[in-house]
Amino acid sequence: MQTLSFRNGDQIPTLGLGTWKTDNQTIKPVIRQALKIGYRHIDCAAVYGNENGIGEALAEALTEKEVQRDELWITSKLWNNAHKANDVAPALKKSLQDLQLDYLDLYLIHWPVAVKPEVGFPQSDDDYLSLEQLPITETWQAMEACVDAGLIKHIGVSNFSVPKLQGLVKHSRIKPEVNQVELHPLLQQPEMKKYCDSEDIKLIAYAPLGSGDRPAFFLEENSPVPLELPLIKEIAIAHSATPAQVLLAWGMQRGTIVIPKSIKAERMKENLAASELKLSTEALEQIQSLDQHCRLLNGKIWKGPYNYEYLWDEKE
Ligand code: NDP
Ligand code: 1BO
Repeated sequence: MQTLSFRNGDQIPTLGLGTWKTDNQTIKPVIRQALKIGYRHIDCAAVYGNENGIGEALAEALTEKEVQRDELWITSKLWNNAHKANDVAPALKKSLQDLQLDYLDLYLIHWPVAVKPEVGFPQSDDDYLSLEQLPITETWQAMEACVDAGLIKHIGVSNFSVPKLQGLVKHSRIKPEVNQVELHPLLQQPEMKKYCDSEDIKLIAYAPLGSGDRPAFFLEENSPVPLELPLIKEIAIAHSATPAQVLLAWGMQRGTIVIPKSIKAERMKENLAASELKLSTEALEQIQSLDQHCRLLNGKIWKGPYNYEYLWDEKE
């Protein structure tokens, strides 16, 4: 299993399993299967509503000594309604309880979007708190305190733009070590990659296969499909690989971490085997030309102060 090193020497597997859009009942056997296949990195989040099922699978695998805790990399994410300083540790402890773990390897602020504590998914503009009302630094200091308490090994963010990351880096005691963002050949984010490399912040690529099963509220008409791109198919044939493996190998070869989601054993195996694939320099150059800065999960689900420009710090 390929890994990348954190500043303290901890190793994160460069390929993990995504768990979004899979309910509690379905996810439990999927996680057991994934561990048997060889996955050691699982990407979770409170809002996915399935940490309970993941926890049951992890507990069984650990009890049966199929894996040791220190061989696993478990990430979870703080939901948007728990950004207030006093809400961070309770939200983390709920994830730990559901996952049946004493600590997380990585905890991320899921979105730079704050909603009122009583709100799950916002329905109206009134449900939001702006980042001026509830600054990210308040949330971050509470995350830092959870590291001090030994509940989390590493902390980071997700869906942060470069300016938002820069602001956090400037005002943090523990620097963010990860930004988890959408990355695939249609959205390569070279400036983000350059900035994160310069600050030793790891990039975790979500939707590395294009999130074909994303919910309707994220779907826009005529969105391109990374797995269907003719060039990706050609490169797959030339390398005796599948299109999914090409997308994942590209992500790993550029130094990012990929977390494809599948609930099917054969696809999980196929995806994990992408770690063995080495794309030619020519193929990497060809893939570079596919960038369209096309966000498939463009964050337009958020309203109130969180319009596209405020969220991503860029024009649409
Ligand atoms: P992915 O890009 O991983 O795509 C998942 C889709 O691809 C599913 O429909 C899956 O189907 C299919 N698939 C998986 N393997 C293959 C294959 N080898 N060939 C063809 N199709 C395949 O999308 P996700 O949105 O799930 O992103 C991955 C993970 O990233 C999430 O699960 C989540 O953990 C995280 N994430 C984080 C976000 C954030 O805001 N921080 C946002 C979005 C995702 P099937 O399951 O049927 O195999
Ligand atoms: C609201 C979508 C979250 C996916 O990680």
